[in-house]
Parts: sequence; structure tokens; C-alpha cells
Amino acid sequence: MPWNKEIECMPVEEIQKLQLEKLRETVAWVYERVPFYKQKLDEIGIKAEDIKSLEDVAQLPVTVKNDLRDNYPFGLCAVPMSEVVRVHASSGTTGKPVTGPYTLDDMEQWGECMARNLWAAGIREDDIVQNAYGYGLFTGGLGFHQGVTRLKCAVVPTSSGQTQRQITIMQDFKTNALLSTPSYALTMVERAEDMGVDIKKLPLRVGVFGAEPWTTAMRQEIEERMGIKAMEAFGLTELGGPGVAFDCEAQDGLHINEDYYLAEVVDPETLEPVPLGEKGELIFTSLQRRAMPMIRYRTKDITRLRRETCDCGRTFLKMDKVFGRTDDMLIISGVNIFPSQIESLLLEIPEVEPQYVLVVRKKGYLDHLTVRVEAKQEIYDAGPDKEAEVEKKISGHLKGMLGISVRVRLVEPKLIERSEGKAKRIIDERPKE
Ligand code: DLL
Repeated sequence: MPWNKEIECMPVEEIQKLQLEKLRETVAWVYERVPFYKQKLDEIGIKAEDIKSLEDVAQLPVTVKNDLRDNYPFGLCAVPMSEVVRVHASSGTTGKPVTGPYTLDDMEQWGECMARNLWAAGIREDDIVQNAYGYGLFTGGLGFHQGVTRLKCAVVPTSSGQTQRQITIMQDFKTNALLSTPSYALTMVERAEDMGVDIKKLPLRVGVFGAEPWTTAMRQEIEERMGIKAMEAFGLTELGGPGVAFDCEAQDGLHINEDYYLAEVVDPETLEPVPLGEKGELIFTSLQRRAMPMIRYRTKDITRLRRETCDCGRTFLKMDKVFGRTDDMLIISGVNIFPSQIESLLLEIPEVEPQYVLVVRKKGYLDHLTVRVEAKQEIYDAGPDKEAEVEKKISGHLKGMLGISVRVRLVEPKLIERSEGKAKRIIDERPKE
């Protein structure tokens, strides 16, 4: 069986016992091999054997993206390069890229995690899987590729881009499953419509989407417009890419692969743990990785954790859909705003397309936000008065939800740049400090 029922449905006490053992092993592993961790652990005077319970993880120092950048490319590597068989890296749009080296055994674990993800999404041996995550340094393409192979399904490695060809392949190869970012899935729907192809009528049945925040409303939009089930994948380069957490047929939160990852949620200001069920910043410790283990990596992703047995039988800790990233949080007139709040609202407005960007500018000392969203063709054709009416309606709803006035500008259809990977939702025009 490609899904690991024994582990995925393990009683909580047993999985926690396993986690404690693996946590100690990981701390000992990095202490002996990575000077960065040795120094940090020595500073607080903690050794692996001092970790007596899982709660003790909170005493360990956190690791942040800058630590990885300072040690770029391989300063945090715990094995000699002769044992490294793969290196991925994040795009580095906000600075130096972050690297992700793997040993052969790390690759094996990754394959297992990806297979669990795909299996939980309902993908089976006779499926033809179109993998439109980018192949290359990004972990999405090659990460999913090996998972599909492990399930013995046919993988069609289209990678991202060349959208017209993606649609043709979807038609000709009769692919049943699509792997891509949610924003790229929407781009494909539109392109198909332009080509006169109705994706709903194709054999496509399921998609596994991730790599960027997307709301439940966006999920429903994709499900309706593609006529498929939209499942989810979560992960990050620093922890080995996708395969950290995945959802199941219950579509009620993402199961964290707890034998490989220990999750915590903390208050991002104080780093104090927050109770289960409360929102905070997600922190992960890898439990079995060898090339570049991570101790308490701060993801900047905001979510909640829940401990409950799922209808699917899995006992793994659940995380809610990511609400947003701390670095995407906007503070407008003193109010904290996440793009996801605006996305949820826009998706309820029938007069606009689910294509938007948030433009932040500085006026005097204050930040101002403009929501640019595409009008539906018929609204655009109806002229400026109609557009103004819709803009007023949306800003009224936003005021009701956020308590502040936000400018809304409808723009002509197809004006906002379409995504082939991770969508860029925020345009920050504030002067750089
Ligand atoms: O995006 C790995 C990945 C590939 C995940 C394919 C899922 C599918 P990075 O490029 O390092 O790695 O970006 C990691 O993307 O910290 C989140 O902010 C965001 N992210 C990833 N998956 C989700 C998701 C890959 N399902 C960063 N929901 C993470 C929301 C996600 N955000």
C-alpha cells in the first residue's frame, strides 16, 4: 500500500514518543556536525540528552531565514558534499536564495511524503498526472515528480508555463490529475476558455495545489471552474519542499507528516507557544533529515494547529489553511490586514474576476492601500458609472469587514499579470528605508 497507514493513523502517544526520540537524534546530529548549531546550543547550555519531553523543544533556539542566508550556500550542511545527491533552492526574490541539500535517505523520505500527499488526494496507479509545478531549483516540480513515480502513476512533466500547450496536453493525453499552484490553475482555466476548451468536460478529476496562500473561496472557485476536486500541498524549501503537510478527502485542514516534522505555533512577537486552536506563526523542526536538518525554523506562515482524529482516520496533527505570511501583513490605519481577507471577500463579488493585486503606497506618514481587481467583461463594457457603483459596493464591504476605508479600483479584464507559479499579490510602492 503506498499510504503508510501504520504511521499516518498511529495513536498520538506513539507518534509523540517517536518524535521525541527523533528530536533528540536530530539535535545530537547537528550539535556534532554544524558549528552554527553547536554554538547556539552551547550558548544556552542545552544538549540532546536534556530534552526530556516534546515541550522542551521550546527551549531550543529558533532558526530564521537570515541564518540560512548568512551561511549560504552550505554552511548549515551536516554532511560532506560526497553524501549530498541533490540541491534545490528557493527563488531568492527577497534576497539571497536559500538552499536545500538532500542525502539519498532524505530523498527517500521526501518521496514517501509526496506519495502520502498524492494518495490522500485520491490519485491512484492508473491516473495520468500532469505536473505543472516548475521543474528546476524550485522544489515543486521534481518533488512531486518522484511522488507520482512512487505511486506508479504516469507523470507528464510539463513544468510551468506554455499554457496553451498545457491545455492541449490535458486534452490529448487525457490527464486525470493536475499539479500546480492555485493561481496557475486559474490561468489555465482562462486560457482554456480562450481556446474554446471546457476543462469541465475533460477527464481531469483532481488537482493538488500549493506553494502559495489561497483561500477556501479560491479553492471553491477552482473546483467549480475546472469541475475537479482541489486538494492541497504545503511545504517549504528549508524543510525539503512540498510534503510537509497535505489534506485528505475531508478537506478539513492539512495533516502534518509528524514522523518527519515537529510543528509548533508561537506568538510571532514574543515567541511564546500559543495553545492549540489559536493563530500564530508556524515553526517546524525536521526530525529525520540528515543533509540540512532544521531546528525550530520560523516559517513566517500564520495558521492554527488542531489535534483531532480526522474522518479519514489519520491521527496526524492538523494545521489550518495558511492564513497569510507575517511579512505579507499590511498595517493600514493601524489595522492588520492579510491579503487572504481581501481575497475571500472579492471572490464573493460576482461582478469581478478572481484576479487582484494590492498596491501599498505611502502618503505622508501613513500607508494607503488600493485594491485593484479585474472587472468582469460585461461590467467593464457597461462603462464607468457601473464600475464606480461596483467599486463603491466592494469598498463598503471592505469597510464592514476591516473597519477602515480602502480604495478599490476596477481594471479592465486581463490587465493584471497572470501567474505561472506563485502569484504576486502585493505591489509595494513605499520608499525603501
Ligand atoms: O513553495 C514548496 C511547495 C511546492 C509547496 C509545491 C507546495 C507545493 P518555497 O518556494 O520555499 O517552497 O515557499 C515556501 O510558500 O512558507 C508558504 O508561505 C508558502 N506555501 C507553500 N505551500 C502553501 C500552501 C514551496 N499550501 C512558502 N498554502 C511557505 C499557503 C503555502 N502557503
